[in-house]
Amino acid sequence: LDRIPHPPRRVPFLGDVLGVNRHTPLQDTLRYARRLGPVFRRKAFGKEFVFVWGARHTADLADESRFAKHVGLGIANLRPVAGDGLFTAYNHEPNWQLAHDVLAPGFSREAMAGYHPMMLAAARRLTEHWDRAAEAGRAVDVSGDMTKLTLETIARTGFGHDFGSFERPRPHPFVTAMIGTLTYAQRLNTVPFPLAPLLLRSASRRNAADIAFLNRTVDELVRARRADGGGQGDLLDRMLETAHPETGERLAAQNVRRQVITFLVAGHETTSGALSFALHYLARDPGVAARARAEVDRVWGDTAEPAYEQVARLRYVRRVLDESLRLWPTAPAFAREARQDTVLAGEHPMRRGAWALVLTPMLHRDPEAWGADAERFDPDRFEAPAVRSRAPHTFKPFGTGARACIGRQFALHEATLVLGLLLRRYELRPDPAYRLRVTERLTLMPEGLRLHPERRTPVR
Ligand code: MNH
Repeated sequence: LDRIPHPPRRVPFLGDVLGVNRHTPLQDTLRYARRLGPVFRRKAFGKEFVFVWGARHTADLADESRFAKHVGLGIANLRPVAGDGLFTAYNHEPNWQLAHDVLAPGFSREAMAGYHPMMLAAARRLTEHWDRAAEAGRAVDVSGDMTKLTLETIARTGFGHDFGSFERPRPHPFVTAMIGTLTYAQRLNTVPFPLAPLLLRSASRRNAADIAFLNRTVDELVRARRADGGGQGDLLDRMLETAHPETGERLAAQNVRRQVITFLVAGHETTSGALSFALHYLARDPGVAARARAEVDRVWGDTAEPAYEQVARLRYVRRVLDESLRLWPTAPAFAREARQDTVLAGEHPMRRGAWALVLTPMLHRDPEAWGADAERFDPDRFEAPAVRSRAPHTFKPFGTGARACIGRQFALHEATLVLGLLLRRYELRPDPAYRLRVTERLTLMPEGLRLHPERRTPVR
C-alpha cells in the first residue's frame, strides 16, 4: 500500500479533504486520478480507498480466476433494502446463483422481443408529453423525463405495473421512498462510521419507514399477481413460476421481494442517465444528430411503430449511445477483490480479500487505449474495425465477469429504441448557454439539461 501514490496533504481523521466537495465525490476523484496515475489511493470520509483505472491494470482485475466482485461501500449500504437480491448478494450466497439462473432467460433475446411492445407503450407516454411541450414552445426537463420513462418501462416489463409518472404532478410515493432510501445509503458513505448512528438518527428512522413502504407495496403487487394467476410473460411471472433448470428450486417470497426492488432501482436510473447524456451530445452536435436521424429514417421508413428487429439495426444510434457511456458511464465504478493472495499487474501485491475500485470514466479516457483525443465525443470509435483493434476490457460500462450487468441488453434495446423514436419525431434544439455539468447520486446525470423539442415535418 505504501507504494501507491496518494494526495500530498492529509488532514488527520478526515483524510484528503482539500479540493473536495461533498456533492461530487466521483468528479473530485477523477481530478485526483489525472494527477496520481493509473493506481492510486485516497482517504475520504475516514476510510482509505484504492482506485484503479489503467487499461492494463483493469484487464488484470477482470481475470475471474483471481478476482471477483467486491460487495462493499455503497452496495453494502443497500443491503437493508435489497438484501441478497442479485445486485447486493455476496458471491457466496446461494440465492445469487439460484436467482441468476432463474432470471437469465428473462433477459434473453426472446424475452426482449416480448418486452418490446411494453417499451413502446411507455415511450408513447413520453412523446405525448413532448408533443405538448413542442406545441406550447416549452423546454423539457431531459433527465426528469428520462427517469419517468425508464421507471415506467421497468415497472411494466418487470411487473405489469403503471406508476403513472407522466400523468402525476409529483412523483409516485413508491418513487419518493426509493429515492429516499438511495439518498440515505449514499449519505452513510459520507459520514465517518462511528458517528453515523448519532448524526443520522432521524434520517435512519425515516429510512426504515421508506423500506417498510417499499416492502408493503411489492408484497401487494405479488399478492395481486398470485391471485390473477399470471400469464403476462413479464419478469414477475418468471420469478414466481420458474424453477431452477437443474435443482427445481424456486425463489422464496422474501427473495422475490428483494429482486423486485432491485430491478426497479437498478433498472432505471442508469438507463435514464445514459439516455440523457446521449440526448445532450445529439443536441450539441448537429452533424452527429443528422447522421443518426438519417439512419432512423432509412431503417424505419414509414412504419408507424418500429418492430423489435428494427431496433438493433440502428447501428449508428447505438454507437452514439456507446460513446455517451464511454465518457459518462452512469454507474461510474465497480469493485473487485482478490480471491487469493496475488499481485496486481505484476506490481502491486494484494492479500486475499483486498479490494480496489475500477474508475470507469477514467478507464474510458485512458489515452493508451483511446488515443490522445480521448476526451472528444466521437461515435466512430465504435465502428467495428476500431473496436477490434482495441485491447479487451477497455470499455466496461456494465461491469465485468459473472457479476456483470444482467440488464445490459434490456438497457441497450430500450435506449436505442427511445433515441430512434425521439430523433424521428423531433429536432432537438439545445439551450445555447448550456454547459454540461454532472450531478452524482449513486449514478451520474447531466444537471439541469433542458431541450426544446420541435416536431419534424412531415409529421411521423
Ligand atoms: Mn445494471 C449490475 C451498469 C442497466 C440490472 N449494472 C450492473 C453493474 C454495472 C451496471 C456496472 C455491475 C456492478 C458491480 O460490479 O458491482 N446497468 C448498468 C448500466 C445500465 C444498467 C450502465 C444502463 C445503461 N441494470 C440495468 C437494467 C437492469 C439492470 C436496465 C434491469 C432491468 N445491473 C442489474 C442487476 C445487476 C446489475 C440485477 C447485478 C447483477 C449480478 O450481480 O448478478
